[in-house]
Amino acid sequence: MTPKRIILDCDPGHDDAVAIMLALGSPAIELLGISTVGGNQTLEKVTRNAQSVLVMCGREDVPVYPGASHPLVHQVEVAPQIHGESGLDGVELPEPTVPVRDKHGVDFIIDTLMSEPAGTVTLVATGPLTNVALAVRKEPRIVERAQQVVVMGGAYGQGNWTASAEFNIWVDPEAAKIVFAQEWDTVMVGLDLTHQALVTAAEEEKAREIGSPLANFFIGLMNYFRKSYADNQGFTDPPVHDPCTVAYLIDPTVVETVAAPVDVETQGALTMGRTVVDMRQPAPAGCRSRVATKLDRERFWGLVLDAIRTLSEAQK
Ligand code: PIR
Ligand code: CA
Repeated sequence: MTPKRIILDCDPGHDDAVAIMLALGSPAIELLGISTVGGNQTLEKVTRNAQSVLVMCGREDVPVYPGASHPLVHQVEVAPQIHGESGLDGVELPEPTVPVRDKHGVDFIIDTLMSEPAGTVTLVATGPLTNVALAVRKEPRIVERAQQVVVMGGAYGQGNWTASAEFNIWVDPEAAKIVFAQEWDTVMVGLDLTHQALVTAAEEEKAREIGSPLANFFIGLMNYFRKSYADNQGFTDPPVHDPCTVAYLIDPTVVETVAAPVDVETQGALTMGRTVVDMRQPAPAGCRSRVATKLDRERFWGLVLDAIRTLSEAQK
């Protein structure tokens, strides 16, 4: 099996950090590089966090490209009440010794998609879609070259940042609208799916058995995330959104999807940033967007813990 080659565009973020671990620890994925985007925290902070997570994973070779600091149209909005002041509170972050590359994240996305064979690179986005939208606008030919675009964002049910909107789409709705309007294959991994990816005491216990610095890092992140979600969202166990995208690419049978058109509300006073998903079936002929509906949580957590185990072994 040849691994799926991906670019991860992200805003780490506790769950983005787990997405990085899953991508690096799974033999089914080749992570070509990370681009960062302002979202959970400022661009500066989330870029630093990406670097520190790579250090923890023992993968200082993975290139990091800082992207957009601000949404296309809206004001910046960060989520310290969920992710803390650093964006990755609850753990001690190692020195970010991974070099940050001297190329903008948007150009990294474009150059990679244009130089690699068409249809061989998948774009995974787990933050606001600013970089992806800018890349589309700067080089529209990337649309036909990407294998697919897997997005953590949105919901066909209720939102988490407002009653209507999920955070990543809320932060940059115009960017999201651009991304879902392109003629490429998209998979929306929204809250409907990610709210099934709850991390419980059982997963933390399995991580504790691994006993490595990376496993302890994961536990520290999850403990902080648990408290944030208890205090702010009324959850007992927090949903670990972002790695669901990577799990889908590792094994599409872990995440059930249905074809459905997706558009983004950019006008509504109450519904700004809502993903409007037409779930009426059958989907129109030629519909190229799919929406995630159901997670096999046991297998999902199996993949994440296997990845942490693999990365931990490699560092012994
Ligand atoms: C934002 C996030 C997570 C929880 C809240 N309440 C707000 C971040 C995560 O990193 C994920 O990508 C997405 N945005 C979930 O809304
Ligand atoms: Ca994220």
